[in-house]
Amino acid sequence: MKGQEFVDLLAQHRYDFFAWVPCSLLEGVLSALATRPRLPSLPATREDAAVGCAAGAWLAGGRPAVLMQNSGLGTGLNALASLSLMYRLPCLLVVTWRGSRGEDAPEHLLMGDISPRLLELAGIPHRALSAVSVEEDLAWATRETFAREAPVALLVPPGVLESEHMQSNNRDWDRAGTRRESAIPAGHGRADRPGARAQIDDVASLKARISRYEALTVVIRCLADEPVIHANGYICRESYAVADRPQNFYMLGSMGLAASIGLGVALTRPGRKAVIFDGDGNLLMNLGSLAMAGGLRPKNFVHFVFDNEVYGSTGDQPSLSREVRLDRLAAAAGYPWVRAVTEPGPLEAAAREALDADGPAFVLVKVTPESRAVPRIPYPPTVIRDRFRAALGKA
Ligand SMILES: Cc1ncc(C[n+]2csc(CCOP(=O)(O)OP(=O)(O)O)c2C)c(N)n1
Repeated sequence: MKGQEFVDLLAQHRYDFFAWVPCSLLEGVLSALATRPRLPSLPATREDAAVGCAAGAWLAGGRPAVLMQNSGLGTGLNALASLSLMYRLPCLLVVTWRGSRGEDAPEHLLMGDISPRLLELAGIPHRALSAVSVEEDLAWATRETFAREAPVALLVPPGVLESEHMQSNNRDWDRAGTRRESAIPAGHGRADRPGARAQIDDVASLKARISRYEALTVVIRCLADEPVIHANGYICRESYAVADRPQNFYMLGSMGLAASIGLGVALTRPGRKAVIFDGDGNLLMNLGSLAMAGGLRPKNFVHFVFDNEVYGSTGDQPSLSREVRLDRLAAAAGYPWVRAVTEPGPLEAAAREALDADGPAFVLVKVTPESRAVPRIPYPPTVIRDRFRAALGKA
């Protein structure tokens, strides 16, 4: 089947959010997607980030699909296990099946052999997409993912989806590497990118004079009804203790994916601010999320990083953020609005401005390593999911 025909089928099934990491077997599908600006498609930096973006898209009312190579099943596994499966989030996984016949480049053989068993172990229903039953296979996967409220995979062996080398005029990038047409969702383009207004302070001035709990209290005071996606660990727990809100998505697992989930929410709901409460360890685990936010530039994306320079939730082991300036990385990645703050007054001013700014906005909040004795999040994952979705108007 041609990529264009497959994309038409996806559209018929009302998929409206695509996050992908390319595989040559997806070439035709991805170039066909790039010609359909009404079907936003997002180049994810890793497969787990793609799964995170899809999670955010569904939570915000979208119908997401992730397209990737089976070698990315390993990269995506924690996101599938501790996010999609645990919270029960529907997502169509279109996974190319390199090494499916035991013959391929050496790096594909082991994963090709174990891909179906890996999906079975994780409890992800799957089918091999067959050239003679593509429509039926896609209808099955769509039915299953939304009925089960869980990810479902179509494994795509070589030869089922045609590559469209000959249709280079449909490609997002031509062979010379010149961008032809934006795959970025409408309203999130880069065309009129203003110069960065990042205010980068001197390293020496970044001595924290506020605890994470106090900093959370200050920022939460500035919020109205914005959805907030929290990084896992004590950031969730302290924020819950300051003020539990139905608009809070408490990420219990999927370390590193708060910004990816937030990106899915922001791109699906461009008319509403999406706020991320991240940690330094979390952000360092998935620095690609800075490139996704800085590159796609959703104006409504507001990224706070509570940087205590340690992995506070696991016993204060030092993180690299004491050496690496996360605000500089954000500015370099293309966030047009960046601030670094160390104390309550400037934090409140920066929070109010960030929530008002044309983003993506980034606030590095240097905090002390102090933690409060606060309870765990008491809600089961599906309760967190349902009240968050309801608060966004998509129960
Ligand atoms: C993939 C993965 N690796 C390790 C952990 C254990 N873990 C949970 S929270 C956390 C630290 C998070 O650090 P940071 O984002 O800096 O937040 P802090 O706890 O310092 O506020 C770690 C390492 C995990 N949950 N998942």
